[in-house]
Amino acid sequence: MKFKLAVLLLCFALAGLANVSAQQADMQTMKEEFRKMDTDKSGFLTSEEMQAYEGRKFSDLDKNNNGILEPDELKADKTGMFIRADADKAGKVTKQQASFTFKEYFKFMDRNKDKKVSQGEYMDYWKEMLPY
Ligand SMILES: [Ca+2]
Ligand SMILES: [Ca+2]
Repeated sequence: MKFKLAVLLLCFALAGLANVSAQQADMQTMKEEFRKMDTDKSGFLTSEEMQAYEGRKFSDLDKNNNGILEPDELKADKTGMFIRADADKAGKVTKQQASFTFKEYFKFMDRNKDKKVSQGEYMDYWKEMLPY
């Protein structure tokens, strides 16, 4: 598990953590996002809830509605969750990349593999991902 996490951290580092600095969120912001994702207020996120959130947020950010988040659109994402999807460092994120990345978030956050992400699991993930 520790190894998998290390690999993930490395992937994200390679995916352009250097570009992310401007978008680094704080824990308070991430906590607020958890509440937005947890649409049935169960205290847990399902994979479906995370995908739905990704869909809503992507549409919000995609101001010119071309299905791609461009640099100026990515800057509007306070969470930094979308810029991390820019695996090929193209400076933009496609719908497909965003969807894939949110599925990965879910897999890595759900440490006890009960197909739900608790607020604790979610916050632990960001404690390790964010530099403070
Ligand atoms: Ca766009
Ligand atoms: Ca879980």
